[in-house]
Amino acid sequence: MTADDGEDSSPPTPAATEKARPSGLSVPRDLAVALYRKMRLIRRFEETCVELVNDNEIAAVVHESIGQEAVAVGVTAALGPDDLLTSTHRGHGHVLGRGADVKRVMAELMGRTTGTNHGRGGSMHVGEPKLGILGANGIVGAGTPIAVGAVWAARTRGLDSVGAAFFGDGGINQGVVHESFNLAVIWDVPVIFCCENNRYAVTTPIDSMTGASLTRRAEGAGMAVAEVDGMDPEAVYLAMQQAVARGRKESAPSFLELSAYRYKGHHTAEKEYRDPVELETWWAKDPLETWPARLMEEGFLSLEDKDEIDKSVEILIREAVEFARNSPWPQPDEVFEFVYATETARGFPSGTWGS
Ligand SMILES: Cc1ncc(C[n+]2csc(CCOP(=O)(O)OP(=O)(O)O)c2C)c(N)n1
Ligand SMILES: [Mg+2]
Repeated sequence: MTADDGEDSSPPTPAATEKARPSGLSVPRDLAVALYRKMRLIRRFEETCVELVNDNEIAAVVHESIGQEAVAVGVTAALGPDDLLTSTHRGHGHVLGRGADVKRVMAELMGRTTGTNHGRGGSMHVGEPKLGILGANGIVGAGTPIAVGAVWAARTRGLDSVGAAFFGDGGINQGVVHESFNLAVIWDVPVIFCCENNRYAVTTPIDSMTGASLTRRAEGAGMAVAEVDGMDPEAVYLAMQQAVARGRKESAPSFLELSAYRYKGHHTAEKEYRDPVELETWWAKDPLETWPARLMEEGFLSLEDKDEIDKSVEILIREAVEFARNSPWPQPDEVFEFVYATETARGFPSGTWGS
């Protein structure tokens, strides 16, 4: 007997209630599938980066966000075309989520002139102003004041922009982050402060670093706050959507604590130091497994669809690596080009965010 047989008057069991709902998801199918596709792209992009680092095709180390993809895609999916984004040292997911071209991001990491920053920035400085991406940032917490200033400037120019400023659970202990909270509240600047709580800053666990709840700190600054399951792209998207709506309507900032986990070390050169049981517990929540499983349960995705998506992502990644390999290196006599202020860096050109 199922809940929709209409013959059984006994109260429905939780399982039957679940089945009776038309869909257990609040996002439409297209978006739900797009969230999976983007997460897969980010995961495979970073796994490929690790190989390229090991083969010396990417110089130095990169900070992977493997495990945190749901945060990147959920936050960026809720942004509009005139919105702004500042990122961190762990920013590949944020910029790919926002729609940066995979080839140009890969070329940047591989130091080529076709990269987003003409090969001058590398992994920790990927920026794409035409998409409102004002840069990843190697200085912990430093994206937050940039977001506040840039969103204030955009709104002063009459745009309806909001901003997403990413930082980590370690970053919340930076003074400038709290100064940014305060300015955003005082000046009515709708920045959504997206704190990715992956529970560690390098090797330091959050419990030995931060004395109060993260949301209470932001609440103290006078902002609306939410604690969000950062392993669930839908939960992230819905929380972000609400914060963006508040930002547009009331010109008010918000704070989201997005709880997630990074499955790898702080960067590619770091050895594992965490409790294997803890790691196992978080691997069981891997959004790359749990999200497509939910989509399949809801009939939003078939195994064939998933295979198709996975294959198309492989092609994109392969093409990106080939594009970067075949692109020219910057030349020594061009060393000062693209380093000092240009039109784009000085002020936003008319239209959206220039080129
Ligand atoms: C101002 C500043 N202090 C210290 C560092 C060195 N550092 C780089 S990443 C990092 C940890 C950041 O942790 P968190 O904010 O939680 O971000 P996660 O690495 O976990 O993504 C530190 C201390 C830095 N880059 N900038
Ligand atoms: Mg952290």
